[in-house]
Amino acid sequence: MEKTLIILKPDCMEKRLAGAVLDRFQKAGFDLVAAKLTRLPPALLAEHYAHIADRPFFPALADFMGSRPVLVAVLQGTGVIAKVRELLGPTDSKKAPVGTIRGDFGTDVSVNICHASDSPESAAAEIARFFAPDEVFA
Ligand code: IDP
Ligand code: MG
Repeated sequence: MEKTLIILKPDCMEKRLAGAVLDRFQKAGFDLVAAKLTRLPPALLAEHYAHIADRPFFPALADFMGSRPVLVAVLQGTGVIAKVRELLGPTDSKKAPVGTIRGDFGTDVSVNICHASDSPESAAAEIARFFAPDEVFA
């Protein structure tokens, strides 16, 4: 069964929207199979965001992502990787349509409520980055 990794970002936690965002994923038919509240250290953020580590906005993004505890979770279900990305909407919350999670709750291109894996390869790497095998109740 397909799995994906999500991170409810600091803005989501600060706005007390964790329940509302998880509700959208669960109502779409996906199961929560792992979850933890954790504050992401700089080294882990550098690894997680290695694909954008050389971009000028990276230091501000790393500060934001490490600014308070976040909820890291694994969702499971048929087609979950693509469907969760669709439910999130595009990266830039200002361009995200009403009805998407980022469109309804996000602020801008950086402060955008939730991370989700973008491919089977990144999902596998990201789940292994944040969870031990016995923490995932697949
Ligand atoms: P994604 O989260 O939609 O997959 P990525 O391109 O993987 O988007 O970027 C990871 C995160 O980096 C975004 O969710 C956002 O928080 C931040 N980010 C991406 N592009 C920009 C930008 O142009 N300015 C500021 N922050 C950005
Ligand atoms: Mg991404």
